[in-house]
Amino acid sequence: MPSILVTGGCGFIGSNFIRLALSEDCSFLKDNGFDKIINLDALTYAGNPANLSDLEGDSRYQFVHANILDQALIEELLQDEDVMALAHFAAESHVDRSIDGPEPFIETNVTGTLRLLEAAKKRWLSLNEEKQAVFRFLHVSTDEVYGSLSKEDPAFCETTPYAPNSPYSASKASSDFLVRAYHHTYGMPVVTTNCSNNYGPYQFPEKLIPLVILNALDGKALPIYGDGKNIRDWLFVEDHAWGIMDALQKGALGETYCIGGRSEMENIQIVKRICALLDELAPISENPNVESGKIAKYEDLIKYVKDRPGHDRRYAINCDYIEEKCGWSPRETFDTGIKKTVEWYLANKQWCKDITDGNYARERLGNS
Ligand code: NAD
Ligand code: TDX
Repeated sequence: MPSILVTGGCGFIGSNFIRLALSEDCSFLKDNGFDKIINLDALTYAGNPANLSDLEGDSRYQFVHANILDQALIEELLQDEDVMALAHFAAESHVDRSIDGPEPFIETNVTGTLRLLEAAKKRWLSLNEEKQAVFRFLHVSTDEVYGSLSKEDPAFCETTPYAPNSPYSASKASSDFLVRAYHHTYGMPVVTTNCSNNYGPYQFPEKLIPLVILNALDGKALPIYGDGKNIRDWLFVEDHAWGIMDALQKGALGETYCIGGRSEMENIQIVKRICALLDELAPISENPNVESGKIAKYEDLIKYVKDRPGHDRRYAINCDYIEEKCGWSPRETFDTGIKKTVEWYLANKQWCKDITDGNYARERLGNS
């Protein structure tokens, strides 16, 4: 009964990946001969089991509450569950948190990836030649490892030299190098993806887009770091999930693939776009959280605040290579993706409330 192990599947991108892979219009499991997806997650502050509560009872899905640092447990799991592929999402993922405290980023992103690679190597070496040829370790990384671009620079691509600037991106760069080394040294069948900023349903509201949506609905300030002109290349999360499936199935061993949304935008443009959508979909006049007459439109909540230390100016991804080699391209434009995203947050107020109230964490710890 071959299976695929997903790490960090209770987070934002991992949960979207699992849901999509198990959805009716996706033949990923069948095409690859997997009987189930095992989701291994430590349930840190960013891991929310509610992100996948709709899969409860689905025999093709299994949750394991564990840390990627627990190599012995993972070795056993890979063997017992006949794991033939790993998709490694688990990470500490928020740049601001890495600036406040880099230690967990080194533990999970660097040491955790090393432990996972070691466990995967053991499993891979235990297989016969035929099975070794189909085994895969897919490492999910970020465009932030390439550093910062000026407005005139060409977009990042697979050959751009690494120049990480934050403790977060330095830890992800280290993990990328470990994955590369396991291929070069031991011949491990790895594929790495480096993608741009994701957005969409189930994103934890510490990141720009969900933070702005929820703050606006609560009538709170919308904090813009610095001058608001930093540029990110926005990718709808389901497009990223499709890209990972394509890279897993069609990617060359030891290769890296850049995944981006071809949607470069300044932060201030993003925030204004969200505000305009909210004006349309959740008018201030009908919002009980906004004191009547205090503001006329959501944009009035924008507040410029102190810049993030070492704030990278611009990220952009050239995704020609994965398009050419794996036949992937983004399906959503920023306009369609952001509309779906805002609508999802409006339709899932309880999910948002449980996070902002901390209920999801209390339930997880069993003391609600
Ligand atoms: P997230 O913070 O939403 O989720 C991370 C998940 O990993 C959580 O469920 C958490 O509980 C789990 N986790 C953390 N430490 C763990 C550990 N030691 N053992 C087991 N599980 C652990 O992150 P995300 O935004 O979904 O990002 C997923 C991956 O994609 C990360 O590797 C990140 O670097 C990468 N990435 C994210 C973006 C983005 O825009 N969010 C962009 C590019 C790359
Ligand atoms: O309150 C805010 N105000 C603000 O101006 C926040 C939270 C962010 N910002 C700015 C900082 C960035 O320029 O918005 C931009 C996006 O910030 P984040 O959402 O924190 O994302 P970023 O730092 O770009 O990193 C994201 O993309 C790459 C993910 O968090 C990473 O995990 C991924 O690797």
